[in-house]
Amino acid sequence: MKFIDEAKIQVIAGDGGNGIISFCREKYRPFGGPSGGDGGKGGSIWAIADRNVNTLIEYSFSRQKKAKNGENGRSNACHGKNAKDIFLRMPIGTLIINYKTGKNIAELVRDKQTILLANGGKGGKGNIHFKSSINRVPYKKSNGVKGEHKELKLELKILADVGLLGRPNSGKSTFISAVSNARPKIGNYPFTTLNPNLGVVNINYNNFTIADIPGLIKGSSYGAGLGIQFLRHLQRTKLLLHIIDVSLFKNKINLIQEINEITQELKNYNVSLFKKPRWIILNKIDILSEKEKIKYLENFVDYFKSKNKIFKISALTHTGCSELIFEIFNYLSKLTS
Ligand SMILES: Nc1nc2c(ncn2[C@@H]2O[C@H](COP(=O)(O)OP(=O)(O)OP(=O)(O)O)[C@@H](O)[C@H]2O)c(=O)[nH]1
Ligand SMILES: [Mg+2]
Repeated sequence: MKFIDEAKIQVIAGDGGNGIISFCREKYRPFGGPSGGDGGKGGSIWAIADRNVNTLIEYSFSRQKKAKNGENGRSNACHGKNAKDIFLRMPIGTLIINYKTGKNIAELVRDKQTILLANGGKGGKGNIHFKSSINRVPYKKSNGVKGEHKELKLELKILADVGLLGRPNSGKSTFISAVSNARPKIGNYPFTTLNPNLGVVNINYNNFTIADIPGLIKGSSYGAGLGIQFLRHLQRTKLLLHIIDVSLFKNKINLIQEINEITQELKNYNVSLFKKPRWIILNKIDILSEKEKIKYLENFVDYFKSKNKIFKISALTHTGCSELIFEIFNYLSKLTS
């Protein structure tokens, strides 16, 4: 299914039904009095967070959501029927914004959380309410109130504790599938991942979530490759893992420069993302011989270790993965305690 993380929608709540004017006309009850009932309430529109929904695709096809109007009142003092409310299912992590003012209305952060988007109009009053000692035959009623009408922007930012970033083909998806329940597509070519994936890691009867996003390259912030729009899904993470393919050392690629280039793309996108704690994960160490590890990795590790934590892993053979997961778990636990 296509992944959509932005949508613009219109929500139109139902109008309240009108109250009516009617009089009791029963045999043996002369002057039976007014009997016009009240109108029913118009349907409201709600957002409800649903952990089984992963994208906003539903809202890119059908952009207008309209609830029914309440029924008008009836004679014999009968209340008109209230219209049904509509519940729009949205992924956890959806930000709901007023399109015109740009102000945030709400953020869906937990399953089944509900937010009122547009309130249905109240029903009007029937003439039964306008009877008084001086007016026993009221020809008066009130109309239902109009339902609310809003234009909204929906923005999905995946909620994850940890975000993966790195060049295409560095092994991000292999890593998330090694340590979590996510099973994304893995391929020996760049840009295998086209949409973000979310994985849950279970550890010590607890869990945390990891987001895998499409690869970054130099110039992504100017639209190269798949661009940087996916970086929004890392904005709410607490820790970033920058995955590096160490086999590139063999091709004499300057990985320090590579890392700095990718980091620059983060900075171009958003300074707060750039300032997030970022650990360096040297992946594919199974490809290097012991000699090569010493030759290529030692200086490299010295260069970065003052600023970032560094780990050596193989996502393919799982070497070093459980140690890394344990460190992440400890790190996240300290943040919350
Ligand atoms: N030898 C070895 N190969 C690996 C390792 N991790 C990943 N690979 C291989 O590297 C290739 C790319 O892996 P992916 O996990 O798809 O890389 P990615 O970073 O998700 O790539 P994009 O989605 O294109 O950004 C695949 O052929 C993997 O099998 C590793 O630890 N060792
Ligand atoms: Mg991938």
